[in-house]
Amino acid sequence: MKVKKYVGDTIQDTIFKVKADLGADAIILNTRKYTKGGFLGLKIFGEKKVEVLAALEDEKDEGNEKTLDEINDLKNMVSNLERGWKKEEDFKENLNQNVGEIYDHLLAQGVEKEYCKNIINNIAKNLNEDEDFSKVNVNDFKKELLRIIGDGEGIKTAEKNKIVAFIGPTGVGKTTTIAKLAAKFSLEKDIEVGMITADTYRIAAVQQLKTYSDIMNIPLKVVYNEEELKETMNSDFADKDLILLDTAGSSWSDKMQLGRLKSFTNKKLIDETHLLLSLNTKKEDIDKVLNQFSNLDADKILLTKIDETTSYGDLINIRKDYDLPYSYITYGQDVPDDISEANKEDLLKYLLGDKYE
Ligand SMILES: Nc1nc2c(ncn2[C@@H]2O[C@H](COP(=O)(O)OP(=O)(O)OP(=O)(O)O)[C@@H](O)[C@H]2O)c(=O)[nH]1
Ligand SMILES: [Mg+2]
Repeated sequence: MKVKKYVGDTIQDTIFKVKADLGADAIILNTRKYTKGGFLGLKIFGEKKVEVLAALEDEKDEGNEKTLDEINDLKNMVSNLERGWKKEEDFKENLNQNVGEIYDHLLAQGVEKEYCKNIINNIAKNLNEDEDFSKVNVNDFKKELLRIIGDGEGIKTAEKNKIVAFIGPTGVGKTTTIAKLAAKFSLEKDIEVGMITADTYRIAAVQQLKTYSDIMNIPLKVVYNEEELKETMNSDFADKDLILLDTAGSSWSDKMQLGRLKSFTNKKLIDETHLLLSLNTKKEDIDKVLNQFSNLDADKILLTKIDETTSYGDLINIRKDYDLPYSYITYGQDVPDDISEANKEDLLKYLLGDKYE
């Protein structure tokens, strides 16, 4: 801090000098009137003067200022966090106890917190005019979860020559699932089934389905393009009730491969397209898959590898943006046993575990 003394005849004069010298930021520390000189020791004959002690703070140290800003930012962050925690505590404290336990369980299962809160708030909105979420009970909550999971929709085989395509990321279980379904329909439901593979990029892929075809005695055709697919449908497989179409696995980032797939999901030709998702995939990756495959217009979502995860929250998270019905769930490598038609009660059991009943 710079401190300086100024002397003048009047206060105004002196302060004017101070401002002229130190600028508008100058601080007046003290003013004093005194008499200079005098006659015979009598001050009354002296010259009246004013002394002003003024100061100016040093230029702010930029480093210090930055640190101060950072400290303030941190303080704000901490208080925002505290507010968030408080809000969270208030939300949970006000829930019916059993609902609170399910809420915690769902978060542990990976259901997104805001989505979970919205679900409870929406139930409250529909239940009572005052929208009081503390009045939501366990049954309301479970009923809403069931509604969100939605009715399962397996393949209906009423129409003749129905063709169903299976698409999804590499290794998600498309070929194995087709083998399981082919066996189920032909053995258990006595339906004429044919299998077609459009996965011609790897010899092993065709061989994999050919092995199942031979064991199960269900015919398999290989097609390279949409034209061949049409031809097979109208000739070799014209008398089949159900045709299951296997496709090459596509990485969600492989735009070219996804482009090729488009012709095998063409609604003019294909009756139903099932997008396979594995629940042992990270939520961010599931989102990417759903995003990238969204222009292929899938009709149903088929959940695979349920046996390889213990977190079922994505059953609900998926619903935030996609309300396509779940068709089947698969839970192991065994053909044909490890597959069932999706059923909302079963899915809720997976999701709620011991909180189900
Ligand atoms: N644990 C478990 N493994 C499965 C399930 N379904 C398939 N698999 C296994 O996952 C692996 C890949 O299965 P595929 O059927 O070849 O998968 P795909 O989607 O056809 O793979 P690509 O054609 O390479 O894209 C195989 O080892 C299957 O046995 C399932 O529900 N649970
Ligand atoms: Mg395959």
